[in-house]
Amino acid sequence: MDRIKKYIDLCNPEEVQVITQENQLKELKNFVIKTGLARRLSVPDSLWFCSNPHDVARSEEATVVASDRDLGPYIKTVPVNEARCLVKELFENSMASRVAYIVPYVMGSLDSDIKKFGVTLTDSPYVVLNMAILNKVTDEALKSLDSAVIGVHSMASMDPTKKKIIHFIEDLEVFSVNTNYGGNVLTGKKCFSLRIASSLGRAQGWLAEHMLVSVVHNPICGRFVFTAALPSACGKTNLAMMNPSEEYARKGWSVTCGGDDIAWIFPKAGRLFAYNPEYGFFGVAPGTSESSNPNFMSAILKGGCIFTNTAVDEELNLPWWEGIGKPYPHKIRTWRNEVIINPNKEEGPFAHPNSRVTVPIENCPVLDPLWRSSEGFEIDAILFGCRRAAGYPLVFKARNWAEAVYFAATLKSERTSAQEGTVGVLRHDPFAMRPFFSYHIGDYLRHWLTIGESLSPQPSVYFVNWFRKDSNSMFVWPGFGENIRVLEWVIKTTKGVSTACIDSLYGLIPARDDLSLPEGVLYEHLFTIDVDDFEKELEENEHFLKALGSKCPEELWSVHESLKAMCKKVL
Ligand code: OXD
Ligand code: MN
Repeated sequence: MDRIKKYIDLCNPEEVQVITQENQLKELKNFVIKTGLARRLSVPDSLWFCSNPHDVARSEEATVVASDRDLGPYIKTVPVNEARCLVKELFENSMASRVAYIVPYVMGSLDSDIKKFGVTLTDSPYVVLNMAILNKVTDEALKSLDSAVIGVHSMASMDPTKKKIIHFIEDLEVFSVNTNYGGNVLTGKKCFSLRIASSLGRAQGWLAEHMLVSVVHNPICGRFVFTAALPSACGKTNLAMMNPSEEYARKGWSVTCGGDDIAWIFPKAGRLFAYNPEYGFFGVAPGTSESSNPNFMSAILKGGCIFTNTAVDEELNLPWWEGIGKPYPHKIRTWRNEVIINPNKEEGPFAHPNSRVTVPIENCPVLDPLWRSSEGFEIDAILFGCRRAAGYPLVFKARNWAEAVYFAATLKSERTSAQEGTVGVLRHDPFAMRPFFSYHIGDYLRHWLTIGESLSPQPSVYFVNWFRKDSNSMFVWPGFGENIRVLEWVIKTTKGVSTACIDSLYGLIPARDDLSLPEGVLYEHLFTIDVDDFEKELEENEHFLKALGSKCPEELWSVHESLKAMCKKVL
């Protein structure tokens, strides 16, 4: 226990409990209810928490990697010695007169080669209860302490100015302090499964990505596996477990889900295999309804869930949020824990826009039976998505692997409530990984190119944008179950059934008659590309590539130059 003991000594809790048993979790649930930290809802075995109003989203500002090297764009670094001093300062006595919980867990299946262990020390019952859903608690982790990722989390004084999430990548250690919100504190999630794992993956020849894993069962090829990276709060959970529209369901289309947030991807014999290392979902609640995501709604209602910062219908004792598809409750408890009678819609939102539901993955009615298999999912196609009101096509296919890496590296998306900052502003989000990089992006791009070289055939790579708006600011594409039409084109194109693609500035787009559009939706509204906008985009891309300096792979400069040349031809 040496790797943990020194931090217990530093944090100085009153008592230490090692959590390995179901009955301890039950007791902890009773404890949080008795002490008013949470409330039991009428969803079976489910709890409602609300966080501090200043602690409602992942904080990129407070997230750092301890390193003496410059790690390039988007990674905030703190010199290692300084970071160690910071840990000492921030955690000293931080758990005084509190209970510290030790949560040993595994990511990935216990019987698979890809599994990794983690051990988290925390003074937050909220963290323990969430981690027990998202990860598999097992004392096996305590037997592999040397190679486990150690997470130390303390609410400390919850002083927002002292919020920090510090990663020591090589030492496999993460520290999170003065916060008690999801992605900052569930150290198994972004900190381990993406930041630490992607660095391990670079050294060991695999990838850790911000991707869902899904299987489309279809009349064209039977089973088709895709992974998809979308920035936070852009519909990954909806896409991961979508119900195809009725028309397609009747024709035999369905989707099963392997995971909704993180994929560890391994090359084997020239193919790529994806594993979801998590055991639960941490989905955005607002907008989730019977019509947008019936499978997630049904998973939620099965119970065993944690609701964070949703509102509550006081009369029914049920969670409520904007877009749930039910009327405003007569008596509502807001995410700020205030009760309002006959709420006026204008005073909302009553659920925080980034409120979340933590759900056991096995609740998912369309969970793919292979989700925990040790073989993983053999990938047929990789998708990247973004949220953009203008200019970016509904779907396109990269012409080759280098172009795929280029377009993923230069992805831009409107900011959502999942991050602190102004919603709606377009920001560069390479690979939908911007907040999760732990090593230089130039090296990350080189790693993707190298992995690509080992593949045969290389999976096709597509880019999607469900969020184009018309001149009245209305979404052009209906999305949700109709996204199956795009997946149909993806499958037909990958399998060579469709060959009528059109060369565009953004890769290959569907020919007009090759993508089945819902009635009333116009092809032009989805695929028109403004050359001037594209040129501007190339200028921004050029700044980014230049910022990578000598670390920018030559292949990406070649793609860039050929796009510039294409642009000139069109002009
Ligand atoms: C998440 C996120 O919580 O990406 O999954 O913010
Ligand atoms: Mn995510």
